[in-house]
Amino acid sequence: MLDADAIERLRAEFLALLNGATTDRDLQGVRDRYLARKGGVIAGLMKEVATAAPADRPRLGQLANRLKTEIEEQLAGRRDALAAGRPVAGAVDVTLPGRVPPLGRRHPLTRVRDRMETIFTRLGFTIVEGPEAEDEFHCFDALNMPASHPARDMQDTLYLASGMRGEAWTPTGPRTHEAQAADIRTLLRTHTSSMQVRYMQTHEPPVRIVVPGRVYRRDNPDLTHSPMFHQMEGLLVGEGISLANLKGTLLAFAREMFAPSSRLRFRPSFFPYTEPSAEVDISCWACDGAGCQQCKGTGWLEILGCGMVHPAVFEAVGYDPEKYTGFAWGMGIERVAILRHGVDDIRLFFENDLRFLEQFPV
Ligand code: 2NM
Repeated sequence: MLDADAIERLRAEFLALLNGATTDRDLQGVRDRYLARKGGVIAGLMKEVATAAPADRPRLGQLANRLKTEIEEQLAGRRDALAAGRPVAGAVDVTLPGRVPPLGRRHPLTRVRDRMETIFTRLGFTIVEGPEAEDEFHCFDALNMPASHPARDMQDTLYLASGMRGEAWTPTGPRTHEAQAADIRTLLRTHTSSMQVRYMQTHEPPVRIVVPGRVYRRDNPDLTHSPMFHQMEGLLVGEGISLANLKGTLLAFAREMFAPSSRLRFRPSFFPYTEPSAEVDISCWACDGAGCQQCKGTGWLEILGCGMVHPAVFEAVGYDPEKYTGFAWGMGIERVAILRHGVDDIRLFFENDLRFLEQFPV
């Protein structure tokens, strides 16, 4: 029996079919189904209206005509949309490139540090971290830098106010009795060697550790200075350890980190905590030592400081200097990143300008 509900159901069916039509061919199928003069849904509907009860006929006729007009309009709208290539609800254009979701990336210093850690881990070293707020014993005294040493000057070291002489509290908790008795101040570590001292105090040889982390110096920022930067220091202690072991370890690192053809050059130097001490240059990986802009024509790039641990350091941590020898080195993570990536200003690592950071791979 034809009634208003039946016409409404036809309308809903039509709209569902139209929604699924995403090509001209689909659309033609829907048109034929509804508007064909012979056998079309609307044609059938009109016949039913003609045979409906006379009282209902005007109302049903009006609804049927309205549906026919709507179907014609919807088909035309859909046809125009397809022709114009406009997106149609439900259509997927598989020829469009996919949308790439924005992706964050790791900081260049994190990437370089990770790589360095991987290399030293493979060489058998353990990664160790420690406190940035330190006391003078671990940062200086134990490292053969007595109270008179110039590096302990307020000009060079950042002391923490609440750890100044005589005070009982530091930002990291109460000062130890030993620290108070010795009137030792609290400071921001100037090198990660302080953690190597802590490690030796609590572990017997053999020792093979690498200590990465933040260090602080009382410097004004410029092209080559930052009051906070990152170091990675290494320490190996055992019986019969020699300078040859130091050279072999650093050469293995350089060949992994920079180029398989890397060579090292040791220049005599001085550190209070090592004897002998050396500055190490690496052959320029850009020109392989021939001389270029990167190495300013010298063929060499300065990369780290190192040496054989001074017997006074072993005495301070309770190791027998007659029994054990060892080597240590220290390098700046920024320095390695600068050399590897040709960065000309250390401040770029800390400004976090995306135009800089986005130049590094994910
Ligand atoms: C350097 C250069 C030479 C060093 C020494 C020690 C310790 F704790 F074993 F004595 N740690 N790191 C060291 C030696 C650091 O940095 C340029």
